[in-house]
Amino acid sequence: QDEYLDQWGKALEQSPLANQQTDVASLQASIAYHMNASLFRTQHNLEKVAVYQALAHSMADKLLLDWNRTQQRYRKDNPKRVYYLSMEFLLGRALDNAMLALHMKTAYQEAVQGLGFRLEDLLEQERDPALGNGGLGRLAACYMDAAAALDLPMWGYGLRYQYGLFRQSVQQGFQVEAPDDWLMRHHPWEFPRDIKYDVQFYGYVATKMNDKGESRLFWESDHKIRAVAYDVPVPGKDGFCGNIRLWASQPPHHGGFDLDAFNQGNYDQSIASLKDAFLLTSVLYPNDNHQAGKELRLKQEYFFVSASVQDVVHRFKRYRCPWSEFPNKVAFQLNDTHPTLAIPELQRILVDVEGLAWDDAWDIVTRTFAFTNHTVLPEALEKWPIYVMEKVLPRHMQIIYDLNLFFLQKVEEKFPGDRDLLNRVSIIEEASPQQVRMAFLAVVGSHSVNGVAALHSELVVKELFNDFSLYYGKDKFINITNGISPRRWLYQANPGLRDLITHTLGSEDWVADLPQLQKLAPFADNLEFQQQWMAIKYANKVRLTQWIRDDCGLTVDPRALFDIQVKRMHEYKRQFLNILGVIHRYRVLLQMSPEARRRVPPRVVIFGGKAAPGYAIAKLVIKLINSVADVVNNDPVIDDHLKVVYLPDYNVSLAEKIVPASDISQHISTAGTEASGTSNMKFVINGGLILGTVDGANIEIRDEIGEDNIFLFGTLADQVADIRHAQKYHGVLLDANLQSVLDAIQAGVFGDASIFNPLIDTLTYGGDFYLISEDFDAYIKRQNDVDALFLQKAAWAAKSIRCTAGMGFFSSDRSIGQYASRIWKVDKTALGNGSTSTAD
Ligand code: GP0
Repeated sequence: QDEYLDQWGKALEQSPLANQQTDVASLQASIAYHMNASLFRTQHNLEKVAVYQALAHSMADKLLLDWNRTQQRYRKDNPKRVYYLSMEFLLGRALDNAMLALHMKTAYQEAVQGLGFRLEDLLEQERDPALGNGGLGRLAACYMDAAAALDLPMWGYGLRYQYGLFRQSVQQGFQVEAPDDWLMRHHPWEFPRDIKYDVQFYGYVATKMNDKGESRLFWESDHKIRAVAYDVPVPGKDGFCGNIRLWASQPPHHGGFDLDAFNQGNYDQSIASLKDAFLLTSVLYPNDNHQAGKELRLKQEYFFVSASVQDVVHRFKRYRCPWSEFPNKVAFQLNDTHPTLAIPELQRILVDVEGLAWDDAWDIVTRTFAFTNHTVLPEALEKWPIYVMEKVLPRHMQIIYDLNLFFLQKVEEKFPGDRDLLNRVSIIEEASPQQVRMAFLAVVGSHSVNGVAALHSELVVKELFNDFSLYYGKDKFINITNGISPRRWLYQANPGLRDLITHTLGSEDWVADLPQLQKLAPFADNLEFQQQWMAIKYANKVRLTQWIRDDCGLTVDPRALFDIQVKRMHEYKRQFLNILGVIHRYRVLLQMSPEARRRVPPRVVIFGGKAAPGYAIAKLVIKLINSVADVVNNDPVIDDHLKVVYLPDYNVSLAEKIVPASDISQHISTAGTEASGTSNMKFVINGGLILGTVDGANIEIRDEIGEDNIFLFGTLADQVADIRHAQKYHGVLLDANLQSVLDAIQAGVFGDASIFNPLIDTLTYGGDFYLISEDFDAYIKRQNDVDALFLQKAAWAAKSIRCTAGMGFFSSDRSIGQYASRIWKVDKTALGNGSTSTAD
């Protein structure tokens, strides 16, 4: 076939795909082509959504070529590759991102304008792929983006859920969930592949002879489901394009159709295995920082890692390297414990299938895996009952027992006679029922374990894995502080600010070298610059105002202080504290004279975020916010002094509109509970100040931008345990202001009080676990500081500029660079840079 390669190359160059002309006429030609050929529609039947799709196809063409070149080059050069295993990728929309990455937005803008459409309207037609819950999934997306921008040979592996995170609406103040049918319309950003692996479940383990006459354990089962690959291109720079491979479940052979059953009239039976297969990857579990422990979820996890590991092993074998080379060619990063079964899965393949000795296999496994922990909250730590694991994955359960035994023997060697220690570090928890502690399995099977912010990594070592750090030594446990993509979260989301920064710094180099933002600092006190800076903020607030009008039917004044808290609804994130503070503010405003009231800057308090459908208390907080909004927004005495907004269906594309429009955003978790937070970084890089606790990455943000440019308050992480202890024995003495707020709720000021009882009980009978009362006074005072500063326009603007200037550290490029050098031991492939021709 080789003799025809040239001919193929030439043919491709002549094809419409290779037409890289970016003049308006060529782009219009490609849009019109796709309208007719890909969508099978004509110009006589134009809806925005169809034009969006034709446009997306046209853009995807350009990406495809980059994708093919990049992946071909890897196949040829065979560098060490990184595989980022994540059950969630919260990618957000693709079109705008792709156009900007390939510098084609202006050209396309003109092209669609000439065809009678506004690009902004078309961009709004794209559905968000919401294959993630929150921070963890969005981090994975920012990391894929960074790897692509850095030319790093990293692939993401994940699941292609038929239904993403549920869509949220608010009815009578309550959250209502609807399925997120994101594939309803054709999605032009994924490419189905003819790549399939069978994944089995249940069954039994038998002893068999292998070819060499050795007896091996063998796992057999009739219950198989097929994984098929869908590739999602990740636009990089300079012709480089990364990849996320998502697995969808399909019936195994013959499409799962049982013809015999059909012929006998057993119609349900005839499609039974089809239903099974469909269900497996049908829906993303909607829990954030919480494990629900359903068997189907365990099957999703195994399906995901089995297909991914098979794919990677297959790719490795293509080069006929010895197995000992595996860790030099492959790095697996576990995005939390969800993919931890990849560890026993690789061990199983190496020992049972490939015939390696146990210890050799284990050496390979542990040099290949690394593990990122994202939380210390006990309710989020995955544990699977042994009886479930034994049933679904009998061979893996045996392997885990053996791994645990050998591990505990070594611990015993190092610390003889410490039975308590053995109990504490055992991968098997001796409870009833006995459970597999997935985080421990991940630690034992990995060569490196990292937390996601400095404080969090400290707590990981001191609390979660203390015994392990004593056994392994400190080097295994490191910190890599999270980062965000400056491309999506500043360059794309805030064009006004992007242009001002580029103009001021003289080029766009800052995007790829974020610490250059520091060069903005000298302009912080420049009045003219401040005016330009704040004019952009104002324009972004106006844009959000329109969104609030369309979405909530509420008119708010863009000159007011925009105070924003958008994130998953969770008790530890304390949206409850925020809304209680709002009620306090409302009451204070009511008691003021009209003159005094006018001296307080008007505020718009904006909330957004989904609650897990089973999380009753979090859902009640949503109800309380909406009830308070009803009263406050319609109180004539309050007028525009205070408005409360709950934006439904918070997601990535909404975040892109909200983040650039904040004056203040709140990151007020109980100290020690928020591993990192990443939206805090997004707000600050866009010149938004933050009001926050001394928690997660807030601490490092403070260190980078300076104490004067951030409003911190509240209990410190190392005080929390003592306070909880005291509360347990002496009860909670509620803050006086807080007590009056609760009294107002219970007096029915915000409607039927009884529904809020379970919520209020979390403060009183519940022992105020999240320290809302403890922090209430400091919170109110800090809010008053915010008011005071907002009245000093120049001082505020100066801080806003210093915020952006100090954020260079928080680029996901920096994070990925650290993962690459400290954990994966891969360098940016020098191969990438511009040399995109692999026709040779
Ligand atoms: C952590 F354990 N996170 C979990 C989880 O189940 N889901 C999730 O989103 C988050 C943390 O809460 C975080 O602090 C962190 O920044 C993020 O993972 C990425 O590391 C919220 O932003």
